[in-house]
Amino acid sequence: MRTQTAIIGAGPAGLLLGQLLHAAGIDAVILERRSQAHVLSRIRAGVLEPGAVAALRQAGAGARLDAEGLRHDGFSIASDGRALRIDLAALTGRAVTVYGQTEVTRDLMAARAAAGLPTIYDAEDVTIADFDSDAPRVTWREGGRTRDLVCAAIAGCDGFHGVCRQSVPAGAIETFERVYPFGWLGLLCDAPPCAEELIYARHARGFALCSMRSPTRSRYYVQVAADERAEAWSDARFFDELRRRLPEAAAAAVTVAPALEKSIAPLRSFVAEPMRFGRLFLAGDAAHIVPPTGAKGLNLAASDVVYLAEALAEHFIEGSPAGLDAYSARALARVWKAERFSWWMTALTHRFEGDPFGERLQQAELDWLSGSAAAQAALAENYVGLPY
Ligand code: FAS
Ligand code: PHB
Repeated sequence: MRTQTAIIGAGPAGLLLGQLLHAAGIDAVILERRSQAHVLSRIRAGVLEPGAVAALRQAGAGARLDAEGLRHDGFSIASDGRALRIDLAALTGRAVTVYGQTEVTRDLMAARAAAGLPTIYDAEDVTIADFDSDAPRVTWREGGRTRDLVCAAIAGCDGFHGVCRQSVPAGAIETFERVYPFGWLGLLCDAPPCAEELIYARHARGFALCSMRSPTRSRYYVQVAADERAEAWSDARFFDELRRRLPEAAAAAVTVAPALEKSIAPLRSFVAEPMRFGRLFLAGDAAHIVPPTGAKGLNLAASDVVYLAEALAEHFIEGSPAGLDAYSARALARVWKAERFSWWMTALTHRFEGDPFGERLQQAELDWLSGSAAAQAALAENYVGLPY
């Protein structure tokens, strides 16, 4: 097989890149190691920046998002029983859209299928080679046969545990990491959300987040120890702990319903530099991870692939290497600002054992936020997403 771009991974980064390249007239093949059903079964992000919404519309996957996505003009940070509303619309003139990553993925898959574009699911033992040449190759096993794909570029959109970053020679890559001593236990249920907007709650017992997927489907999280297991948490225990961490009015408004999904996500900050190795380009979680507190993971995947699609179009259509040469620095400039914000939101709202000095800093930061329009504007500017 031959194609212009081989995309490894059919998560949001790979699927969005595939559609943006198609819109630019560039052909690509996506190779995904799991089944389509498995990719859709993963419950992850829930908040889209305006930039990501624009990219999805450009990719031809914006119709359902526009019809069903929930525009949110603000969110609240709760602490010590009080809630501080951050008025995104008033402070930035912009808003975020609440629309689950599962639906984003479903829409992108549908757009790709409608265009008759090739996605190979259940691709086993994907390997990449010769990406330091102008004819990189991808091989994989499919139905017991070894297949191969010759291309001009490989987009590593295969997530944190993917093969692409691991294939880069150790001396050519530098990583930066901060692992947090806790995780998020998430629960999805068919019940109306406890509030109109998201609530990020700081509490002595630990962080909690009240989010949603629709007016009838809620998504909740509680901070748990890094070694915690989801099986140890009954629905009753989860809702009891959630309520204990929320302000009284929100706690009273929580509707208990059976968990449709319950899982724990570890929290880490991670960046690999650079994001380009010859004809291999990393995008999304393959290159960086943020703690989900700032709702940046999916949104960074979107900005990465917007940059990469533009650069590949310059290469294939205009014959200019400038975009590809600039890709890594351009993407990392936005990645590191989102890493900083996600770390800051996590440090502000989570319980860190045995850190009384840190607790006083959290309190001082919240006191400053509650009294300063400038501080709230800085937070809002980052939350809606810094310019592409
Ligand atoms: P993804 O990991 O989504 O997709 C990578 C794809 O590559 C997967 O389908 C994988 O199967 C495939 N793949 C891996 N190895 C391969 C190989 N060798 N060959 C072929 N395919 C391969 N972000 C938020 O903003 N808010 C959240 O609440 C949030 N919660 C999260 C919870 C969890 C458990 C995780 C892991 C992440 C969460 N994130 C959240 C971040 C998440 O949304 C990511 O940012 C987003 O999925 C990034 O998309 P991709 O870069 O496409 O990576
Ligand atoms: C979610 O709805 O899953 C969600 C929302 C905001 C976050 C993290 C997760 O910061």
